[in-house]
Amino acid sequence: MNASIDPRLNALLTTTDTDTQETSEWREALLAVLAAQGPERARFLLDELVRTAHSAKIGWRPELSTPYVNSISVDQQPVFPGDLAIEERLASIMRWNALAMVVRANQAYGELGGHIASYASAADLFETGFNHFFEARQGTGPDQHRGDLVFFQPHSAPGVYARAFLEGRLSEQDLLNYRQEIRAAERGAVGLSSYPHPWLMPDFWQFPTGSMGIGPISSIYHARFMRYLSHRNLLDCSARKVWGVFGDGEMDEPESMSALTLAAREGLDNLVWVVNCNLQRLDGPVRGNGRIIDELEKLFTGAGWNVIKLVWGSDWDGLFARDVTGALARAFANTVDGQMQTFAAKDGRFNRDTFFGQNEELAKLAQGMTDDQIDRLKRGGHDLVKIHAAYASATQHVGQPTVILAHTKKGYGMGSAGQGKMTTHSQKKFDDTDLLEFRNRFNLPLSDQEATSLAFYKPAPESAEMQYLQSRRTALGGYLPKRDTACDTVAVPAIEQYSGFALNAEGKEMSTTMAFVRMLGNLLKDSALGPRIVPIVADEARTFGMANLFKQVGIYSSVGQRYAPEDIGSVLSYREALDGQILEEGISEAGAIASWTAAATSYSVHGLAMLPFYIYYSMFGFQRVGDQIWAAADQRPRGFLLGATSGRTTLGGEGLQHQDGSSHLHAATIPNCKAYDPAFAGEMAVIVNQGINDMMIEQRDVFYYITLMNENYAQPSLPAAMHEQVIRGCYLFETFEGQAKVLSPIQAQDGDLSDATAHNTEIGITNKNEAKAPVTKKIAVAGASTSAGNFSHPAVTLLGSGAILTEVIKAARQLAAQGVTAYVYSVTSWSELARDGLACQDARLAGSATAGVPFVYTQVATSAGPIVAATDYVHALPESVRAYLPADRRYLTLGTDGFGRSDTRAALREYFGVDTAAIVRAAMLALE
Ligand SMILES: Cc1ncc(C[n+]2csc(CCOP(=O)(O)OP(=O)(O)O)c2C)c(N)n1
Ligand SMILES: [Mg+2]
Repeated sequence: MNASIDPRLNALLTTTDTDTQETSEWREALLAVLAAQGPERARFLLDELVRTAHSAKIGWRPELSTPYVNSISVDQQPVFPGDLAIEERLASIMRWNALAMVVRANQAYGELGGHIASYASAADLFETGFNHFFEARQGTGPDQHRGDLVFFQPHSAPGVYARAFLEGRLSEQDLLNYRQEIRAAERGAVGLSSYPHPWLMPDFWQFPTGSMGIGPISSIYHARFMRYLSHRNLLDCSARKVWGVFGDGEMDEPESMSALTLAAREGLDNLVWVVNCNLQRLDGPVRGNGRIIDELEKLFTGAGWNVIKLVWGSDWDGLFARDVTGALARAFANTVDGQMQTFAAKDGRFNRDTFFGQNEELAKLAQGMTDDQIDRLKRGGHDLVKIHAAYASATQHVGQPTVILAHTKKGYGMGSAGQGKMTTHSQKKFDDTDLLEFRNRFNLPLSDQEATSLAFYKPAPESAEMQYLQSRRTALGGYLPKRDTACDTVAVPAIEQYSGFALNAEGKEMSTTMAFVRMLGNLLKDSALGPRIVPIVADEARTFGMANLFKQVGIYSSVGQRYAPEDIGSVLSYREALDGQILEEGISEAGAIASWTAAATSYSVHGLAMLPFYIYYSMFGFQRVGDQIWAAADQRPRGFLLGATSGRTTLGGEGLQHQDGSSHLHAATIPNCKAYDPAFAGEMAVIVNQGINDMMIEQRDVFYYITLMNENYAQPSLPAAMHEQVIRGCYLFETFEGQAKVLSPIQAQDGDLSDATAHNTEIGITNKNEAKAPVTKKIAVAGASTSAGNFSHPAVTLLGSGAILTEVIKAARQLAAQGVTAYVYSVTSWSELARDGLACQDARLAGSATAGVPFVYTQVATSAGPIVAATDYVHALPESVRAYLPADRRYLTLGTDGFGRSDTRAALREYFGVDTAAIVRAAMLALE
């Protein structure tokens, strides 16, 4: 059978040494070079051998993983610059207070939850950062260091609170309000959020990490955005780092891994990840039958990262030095993580018998150590000296991002109550014996009574520990985490400057997407706001007609443009530049939204207000990266999301997976997202203008979601009197009177009758897809009459949004022709109407004497008849305002529920029942 194997593969399979003499000669030759001429020469020779091997095509490539030992050897370790004993004591105190906080919360209310084991394993990783590396925002003026960005593992938050308690930033009362944000205020304390949530603790947490995977990808794009700011000469970020402490289980999330190559490609040496390899996740081992550290080493190395393995603590140094035969490395190579976890959970005796008892050589190494010493042998991620060495090396590394794979024990120090136990992740109950054991384990100066009553421990301010703690943070610029909000103000242009064409469209045909792109192009030209705009696309710029921006502002590239683009002579030429402004993220909505988040929170993270516009296929937004948007919302972003080609029927042929009928429902669930579905360019101009003012001038923590369509139709002018109503959610677009023409409020308020009539009349006439209305019977409805006029035709009120408003207008025309007066309202935002209605209801429920009337109610009060609503979205969207409409008026909603499919726009609208004919039918039904 071997004969059929490719001989090169056969060579790979050959693992036995057929000539040990020759092998040792080669080995010794290398060692001799190393000794005589140093590592550089040794590396050169190895490279040369590799080149030779490749050219001889022997089918060999180096393994991506290295032995299960530290990357940094003892002699490469720098001198530890701190006071080791004090730092260890401090870490122990943090561990205790974090534990006490979680256990006490759960003693009081068993439902609160919280985690102990994760921080117990990560404490030393956090503390080394706090004492030596994490720089806070410091200084003023142009030389200001605006601070490192630190992403904390979410369920290790108790440790961060414990530190803030020692630093004096949180009180004992605050710790007692862990996970009790609502009652805390009544008790005069700060409620401590479960995980890092800037929304809940806006002066404290910077980055939401509670949903696994989002912190990692976000950290990469924040690091890249800092490069972007530097390269565009907006802010020098060169002295700042992005740190992320994440879990080994968390690395399984697709988002964690999806941008590794981007980080390497961009040479993000401002980024350091620390992956806490405690070998466990929630249910059990991360890789019981393998080794997660090896796997991650291969993955990150392959992706182009600098990998530092931090596997063993200093006590192992002596063992490795004495292990001349390599018995330890061999034993580790045969120990899978499931077994390593068992070693963590068991005592020194067990480890002596089971690990060191495997063979003579290992047993000899363990001679002279007591069982207790064996038990205390530290893994790398628990040894402050080794951690410091790894961090120092990472910060000095040039040209690549670094990942530190830190080997730890989950539930470190929790003894028989939790260390290495399968269930340790959720362990939050300790009996007295466990507490005393923990106290003894970490030498905490607590009496038995204090320990068993879970007293928080804070050394006196003048103690060596506290002096040290404070001095280290002073040296690093202050406390962390800390969220700042002060940012510069940017002058914004007047709406007419960039959107005059849309406000005064005078019936010109265009799609709202075209109008938006034109607006964006104009905004980019503004000398003050222009440079702060960050256009973001995920390989769809051409789809949305934005290719002209490539040349106008350039595509950001950290290496400029190293090729002559094929279309170099064209006005739309594909131009990449170091100071390019567009972030072209390729086909990665996850990456694009992460970029958007970085730009939209720049006002806070960097003190520099930026304004991102991310334009994408609306279906690939909230639905695809909804959780990233939710996390961004937590981080209080300011920016625009543009859901283009939106609506279930507007996109025509693209079919089921592309047609979005629900993004507005998603958007409505996000409290700080203002979502709009404008029908006309003028409406959009007003909304964009409001957004710019809200976010850049008023500095409100809101972001805007606007849907854009690719359907061309005549765009009416929008009178100034309507602007405020557009923002609030709806306005009376026009009244189509049954027989005699009546004035629309637009005409009446604008005072320009002929003009407005002309524009509005064009709608529908110019629309190519006018459906034939199968109306067969003349209606004669008793009792329906308008309140706005003194005529007596039956009346109906039609609400429509986005592209479907054009169908609504055509339906109104047909109804009018059949003797029904139709009031047409353009609804610009269902969610804003619903929110306003809810606010009124809440005020009433709270007994407010001044509770207002819902805006949508007052708006339709000037119309008459039953109400019919139609949108390009699911029924639930117009249903969201039902409770706020007059109860005595029938309300019927049309929507596009179900899966999308491919066909022409007209066929789709007919199929989903949102075309002109369907609206007419619904109006008649409502009138019956
Ligand atoms: C997206 C998502 N899924 C699930 C969870 C629930 N969860 C919180 S921590 C955790 C296990 C984390 O394991 P690991 O990353 O190894 O961290 P460790 O606690 O071991 O340090 C899980 C499943 C979550 N927070 N986010
Ligand atoms: Mg883990």
